[in-house]
Amino acid sequence: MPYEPSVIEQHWQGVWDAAGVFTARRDAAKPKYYVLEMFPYPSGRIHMGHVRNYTMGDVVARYKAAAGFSVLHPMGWDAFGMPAENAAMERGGHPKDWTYSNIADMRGQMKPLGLSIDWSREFATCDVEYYGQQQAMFIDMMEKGLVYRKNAVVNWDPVDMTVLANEQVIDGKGWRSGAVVERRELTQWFFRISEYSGELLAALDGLTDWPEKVRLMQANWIGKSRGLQFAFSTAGAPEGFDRLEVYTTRPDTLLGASFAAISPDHPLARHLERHDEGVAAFVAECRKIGTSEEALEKAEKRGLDTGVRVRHPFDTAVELPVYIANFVLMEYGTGAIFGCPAHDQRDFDFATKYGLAIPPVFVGVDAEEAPLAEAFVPLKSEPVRYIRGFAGAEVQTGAEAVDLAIAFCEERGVGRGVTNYRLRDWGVSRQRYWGCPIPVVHCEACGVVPEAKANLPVELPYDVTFDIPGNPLDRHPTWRDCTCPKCGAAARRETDTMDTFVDSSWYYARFTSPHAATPTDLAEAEYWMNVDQYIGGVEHAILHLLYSRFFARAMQKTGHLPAKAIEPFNALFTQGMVTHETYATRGADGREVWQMPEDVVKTDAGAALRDGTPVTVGPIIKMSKSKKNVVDPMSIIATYGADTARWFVMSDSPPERDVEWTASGAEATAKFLGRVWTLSERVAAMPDAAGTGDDDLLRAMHRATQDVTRGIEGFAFNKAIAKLYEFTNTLSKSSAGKVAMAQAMRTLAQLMQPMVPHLAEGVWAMQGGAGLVTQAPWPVADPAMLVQDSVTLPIQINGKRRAEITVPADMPASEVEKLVLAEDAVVKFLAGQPVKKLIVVPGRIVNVVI
Ligand code: ANZ
Ligand code: ZN
Repeated sequence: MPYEPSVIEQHWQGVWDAAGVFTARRDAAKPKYYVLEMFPYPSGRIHMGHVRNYTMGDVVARYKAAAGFSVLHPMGWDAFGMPAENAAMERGGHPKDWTYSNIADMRGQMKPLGLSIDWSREFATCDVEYYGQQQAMFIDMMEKGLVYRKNAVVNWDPVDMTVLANEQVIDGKGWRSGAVVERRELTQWFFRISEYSGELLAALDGLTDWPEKVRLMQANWIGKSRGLQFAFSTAGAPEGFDRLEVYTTRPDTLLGASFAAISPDHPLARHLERHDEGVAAFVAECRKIGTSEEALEKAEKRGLDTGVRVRHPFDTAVELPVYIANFVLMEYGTGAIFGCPAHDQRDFDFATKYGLAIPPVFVGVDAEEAPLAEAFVPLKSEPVRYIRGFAGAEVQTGAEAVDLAIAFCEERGVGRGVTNYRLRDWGVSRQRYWGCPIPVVHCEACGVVPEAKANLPVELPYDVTFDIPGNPLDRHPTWRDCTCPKCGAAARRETDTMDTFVDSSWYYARFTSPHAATPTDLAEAEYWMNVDQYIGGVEHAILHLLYSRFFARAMQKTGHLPAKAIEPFNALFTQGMVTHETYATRGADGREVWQMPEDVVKTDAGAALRDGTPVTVGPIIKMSKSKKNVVDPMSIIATYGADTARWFVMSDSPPERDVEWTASGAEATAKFLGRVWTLSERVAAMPDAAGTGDDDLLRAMHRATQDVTRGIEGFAFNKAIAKLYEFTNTLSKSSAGKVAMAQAMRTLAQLMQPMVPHLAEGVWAMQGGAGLVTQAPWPVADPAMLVQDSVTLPIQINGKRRAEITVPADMPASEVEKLVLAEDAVVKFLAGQPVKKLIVVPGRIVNVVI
């Protein structure tokens, strides 16, 4: 029977399903292993990136199960979010229907991959069963002071009259209307993640099984800095503003200050705005920049002199102007700064624009003071010569000077050293329909009241319309009406829904008890947590992982996770992408027209479409719809089978690197798997007769067992696969007898099982393996069989050959010495005389002198 993947794959998937092989079971007798791949957004179609990601997790899950662990390997859907609403707005239909039909499609595409997933634990974050529990946690978090409301700026589209997410703002304009986006203040819900800044940073040190680069990205995002906070006294300021608090990380540059600046949202600016039309106009202009840091970074730096002055803390005769500046953020430090143009490029540009002085504080060690063409910003670790320094030596590093400046200022009562974090509290309010409703109620008498737990879940209404922009919950006729859980009066529901990052911040915990009537079942969480191996894209290295780490802490505080889960992901692996060549033809206007790989044929001259139109072969880049360089996993499965797709994405590159998909590579993989099948058939048909070289074959088998095991354990799947090619070659060339051949073939099936489970089951069955290879214990390499080759060394005693000894070729000389002295013939000859000298010449001879 030829290798027919479509037949055997369906067959074995049916067998696994019927036997419930992948159902995760709490088993006190076994160690547990929880492997999780970042769950997908249900866009509707799986792509090669998914295949690679989920195959990697599957290799680990199948290997660990075989190695004796009780494995949890679940799958779900990150199902709330904008695309569903966009689809509804653009094509009609309902976000819920769109989402669930996509989930059904994607599940249907994923199942043929033969992943060892416990589908009984599947859920989508838009299941009311899931988000109802999220609402319960939200209320618990409110109780513990982890949630609060405050005014915050949002991106406002003045044409569509709607709030926009940062990703809906493109070059400062609304994605649909094209209108310039403005900043607006709204009362919003926040999670107090900043309370954990220090802890989230410090705990990174313990995450030794995370990629260094991810830990670094998290550390930078948390952004710890040490600086000085102090107050200027003001002159000419309105009442109540006689001090202006500023935060600086460079207090050593205080004598180079030439201005102070406040944020347009600073209370002083707010005050002036009300009394001064010029200020009001300027502040209004500033608000027209979106809320993202990126938008602020790009905007031209502008300021307005308020007329207020501040006195220099070291010399009150010196007065500095106070500007309102568009680059000062209210959310960082104190929302006010002093500017030192000589050593900060932004301040330099600002001073140049407004004709302010640029006095340098330090120069290069061997340089003299001279006018600057740009800010002089050496590394803090570099020594410089201070000409306007005030603390410490003349020549010192910036870091030393900063420390000394803080001490100097503290001694004189000018401010105090403070630690600041860049990490802001997490704004979770979204003015969107397709998200988890925030479970609170607005009551005229009681104010903002959490919904009673008994009234949960607050379910999204289905009857909503998307024909006009904005949040349909706001204009729903009845959903908003409710009764206050505290006083029973008529009240209004909150219409904000939660950021979808909330949904993905605790799904890993829910998988441990996906149908519990509480967010988690603590006994289950205690057994299954933590995730032993988390696998996903590096694009989630910052926010998703940081939010999840915060949530694990919040869930502990609210009693939904045990203490052991404070860091939920023991090990993290970030996989590379699947890439492909790009193909383009020339359009009538001379522009590139991207072509799908399936429409391109390679010719001797290069490449062409089927009708002969020449095609230019472009760079190998990440598969993406926009460049059309995508290969549909479903068509690969239809042509070659899932095992080919699985094997190929694991084979050519280390998993952390990109892998290039090529048609020829896929074909070669399919051929190889076919060869394994044919070989297995040949072995099964062998007569029960002895052969030659049984021992060599079994040695190769044990070596392959050791190498493949090491490859999988070390996430070097490509190396494991290279060893499997090698072992298959050895097998096909072997002239060993039936028994040894069948044994080696069964081991090959076991070792291939994590990567190509269907083929492996087929081979296992053909070779008379007991039960399913998927459930067979992982083979163990026998150390005795790993010994490479042996050598026979003559033993000379006082120059005459008296005996010989056979030892492994790679045995260290010290070990050989011991064996020589224990050798019967040697012991007899020595007859108790002491040995003066013993020299082992490795691989050659042993000399004994008595
Ligand atoms: C004076 C100074 C001199 C500064 C100099 C820098 C260089 P990091 O290191 O990222 O924490 N700053 C403080 N609060 C700000 C705000 N709300 N909006 C915009 N900028 C603000 O940044 C700290 C530095 O950023 C502070 O140190 C302050 O400028 C500025 F040669 O103070 B510095
Ligand atoms: Zn009330």
